[in-house]
Amino acid sequence: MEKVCIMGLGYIGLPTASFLATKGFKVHAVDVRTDIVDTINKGKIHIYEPDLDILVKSAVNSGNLRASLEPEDADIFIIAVPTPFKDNHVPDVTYVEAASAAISPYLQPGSLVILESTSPVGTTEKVASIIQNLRPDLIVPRYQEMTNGNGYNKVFVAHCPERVLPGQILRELVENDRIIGGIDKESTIKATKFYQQFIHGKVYQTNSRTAEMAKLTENSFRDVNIAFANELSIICEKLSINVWELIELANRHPRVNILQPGPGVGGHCIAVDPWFIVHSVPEDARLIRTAREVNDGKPSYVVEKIKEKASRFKAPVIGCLGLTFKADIDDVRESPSIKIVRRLAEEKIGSLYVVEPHVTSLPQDLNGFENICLVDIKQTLKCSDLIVLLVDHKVFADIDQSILKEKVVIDTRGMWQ
Ligand code: SAJ
Repeated sequence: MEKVCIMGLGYIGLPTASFLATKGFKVHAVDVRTDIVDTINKGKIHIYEPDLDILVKSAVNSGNLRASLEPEDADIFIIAVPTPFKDNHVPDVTYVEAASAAISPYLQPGSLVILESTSPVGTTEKVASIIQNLRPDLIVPRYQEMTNGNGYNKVFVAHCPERVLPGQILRELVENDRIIGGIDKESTIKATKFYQQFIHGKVYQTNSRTAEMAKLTENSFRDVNIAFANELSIICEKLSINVWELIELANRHPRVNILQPGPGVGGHCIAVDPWFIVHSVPEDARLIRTAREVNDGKPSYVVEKIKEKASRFKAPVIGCLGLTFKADIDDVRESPSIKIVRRLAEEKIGSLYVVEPHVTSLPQDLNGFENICLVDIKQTLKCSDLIVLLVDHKVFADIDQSILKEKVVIDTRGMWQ
């Protein structure tokens, strides 16, 4: 069985590493954080994803998964590191660059390097050129270069964007179709053979630029459609129409499928990736940019609504339900709920009782405010004048509606409509 070295043990790297290990691959998993490496080597996890704890435990117990701070020799190298953006929404691919440099000494003729991180168009070419510069003894193909056969000394480079949905990662890792774009044709073929060993979905072959753009397109499509729903929610409020009912009715049309409005778009994917397209072609990506602006503007809109309702009370106690970026996960990255709670705290809008069943302490962005405390649902329902539902966690569906009748309620997710 082949040996795989995975760079980055986050929401993509860790499930992939542990899954491959349970399928019999020898997996060497690398992260820059000692605490993460130690946790995984004990068979434990540092992030929550349904059933991931069981998978990691069995992968480590099988002896096929080992975590480390440094890469080592392997047949296949998978890069699954974050690709955030810097100020002004400029893509930051420094983690990809660092991972490419880190694996370079361990590459051998025939090695396959796969970039799974969602990346701006051209990043796979960057990976290839970093490797080529550091390893002039190896032949690294250029974009769409035609070579004769598997030349001796050649390494292969491909992009295979991850497409799994947080909360469903373990199922989607196996079932989803994959797009594989090699830097050249031979790289595409080699990467395809690797994925076909363990996924049940279909593999679609293309070049690296199209694969990069396909992933950005998928997330931008969703962002644009959520922006449509969010814009509708604002319009409906002005026209005194229940947006949830409106969407349900409009969706009865056979060719209409409107998504759900909310307090804004969070997570490390949909709130980030469309900017990579905007950055590449700023003049032309007009709709994609506007959708980002609409979704990014939604938390401020919710804050204004809360402020208006809170102004009815002398010293309002505001119960804020949910901090994660979406329901039933523990991930708070780019969470619109956190932006909303932080703004209320900064502007000193009452006492903020925050309920988040998936975290044990307040996220960093909410530390240091005297008017925020993390409390349980019971206390919040008892003490709050105003209840703001920010995340539609399943547990919040069970709240006794008769209690809510006595409160001022802002339901940003349509859970209690
Ligand atoms: N949201 C809404 N209304 C909706 C759907 C979502 O407001 O109708 C919000 C959510 O509350 C959340 C954000 O959008 O704040 C994003 O959530 P999501 O469930 O739409 O997507 P992610 O970010 O968890 O995962 C996405 C997925 N992409 C697509 O569905 C096209 C996933 O398949 C990708 O693998 C993932 O991004 C990624 O890693 O890129």
